[in-house]
Amino acid sequence: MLILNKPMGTDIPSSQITPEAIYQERRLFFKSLGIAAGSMAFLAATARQSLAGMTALPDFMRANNHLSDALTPFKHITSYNNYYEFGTSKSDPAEYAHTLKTDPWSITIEGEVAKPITLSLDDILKLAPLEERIYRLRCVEGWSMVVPWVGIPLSALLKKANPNGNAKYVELISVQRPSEMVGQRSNILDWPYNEGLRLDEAMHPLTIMAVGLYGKVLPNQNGAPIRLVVPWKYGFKSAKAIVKIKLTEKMPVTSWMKANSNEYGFYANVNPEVDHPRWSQATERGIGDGFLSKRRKTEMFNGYAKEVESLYRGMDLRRYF
Ligand SMILES: Nc1nc2c(c(=O)[nH]1)N[C@H]1C(S)=C(S)[C@@H](COP(=O)(O)O)O[C@H]1N2
Ligand SMILES: [Mo]
Repeated sequence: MLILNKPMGTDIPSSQITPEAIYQERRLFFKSLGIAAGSMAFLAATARQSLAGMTALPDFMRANNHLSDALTPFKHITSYNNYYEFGTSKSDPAEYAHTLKTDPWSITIEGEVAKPITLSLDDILKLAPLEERIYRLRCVEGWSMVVPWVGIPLSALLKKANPNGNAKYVELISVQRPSEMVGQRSNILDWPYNEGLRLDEAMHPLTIMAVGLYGKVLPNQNGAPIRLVVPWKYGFKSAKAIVKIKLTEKMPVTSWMKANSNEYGFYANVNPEVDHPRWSQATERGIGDGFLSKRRKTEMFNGYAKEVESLYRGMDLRRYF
C-alpha cells in the first residue's frame, strides 16, 4: 500500500483539510487532465492527496456517478453508524470501534465450493482493480446517505473458490471478538453478525466488498477492513468486518431474521410499497440534510430497478420481503 504525503500546492495545514476538500481537489485534477469526472478513469500515480499520517488506498478507478444528489459529508458517514458490535446508539461505533484490530486480516471462503480458500486482505486487493462506487445506503430505519465507496466486486472473491453446482446462497459472516468489540459482550444479536444473499445477487456486478470511502481506507466504524455493500437492499444486508463467506444450498438464517423475522426478511430489497410492520418505507431522510428538510421519496430497489428487477421476476415481493 502507498503511504501518502501532504497534499501539494497548498499551504493549509493538513489538519484543516477535510476529506471532501481532498476529494474535490482530485476531481479538479482530473478535469485538468481532460478526463471527465464521470468516466472510468484510472487513478494511476495521482495518489498524492491524503491526510497526514493516513495510509492510503492503492490507486482506484473513478465512479460513474449517476446519482444527482450531493455526497453525504464524510463527518456524517463516519459518525452516524449502525454497528451493534460496538453498541446500539448511532454514536457508539465512532467512539468504540477503534479497539478492533484490522491488521492482519483474512477471509475464508468455504462450503459448496470446489476450492476452499483463505485470502489475506492483500490477496483480495489483487483480485480485481479497485473501483469507486457512489451508492445510496438506505437504512430500514428510514434514513439514507450517499457514499463514495471504494471496493471490488464480490464476484471476484467467489470465483476464486469456484462455487459448485449445489451452491445457491452466500452467507457472509462478521468477525466475533468480544475482547475487541464491547457490544458483543451482550446478547443484543446472535453473534457473529451474519447476512446472506442468493448466489445470483452475490455475483451481480453492483454487489461489492468495500475497503474504502472518500478515497481513503475504510474507518473502523464503517466496517474496516472489508464490508459488503449491496446498493438495492436495505443497509442491514451490508455486513461489516467480514471474516468468512460460506456457500450453501439452503437459505442462511441471518442474525436479524433470528432477532425478529417479522421485521427483517431475507431479501430486504428496498421497496417503498412494502411497509415495515411499524412504519412506512415510502420516504426517507438524508443524513446531513437536517431534520427540517423535506423527506425524499424512496425509490424501488433504491434506484436500481433497471439493473436488478429481472432477478425477482415472478416473485411476490410482499411475501419475499
Ligand atoms: N457486523 C455488522 N454489520 C452491520 C451492522 C451491524 O450491526 N453489525 N449494521 C448494519 C446496518 S443496520 C446498517 S444501516 C449499515 C450501516 O453502515 P454504515 O455505518 O457504514 O453507514 O451497516 C450494516 N452492517
Ligand atoms: Mo440499518
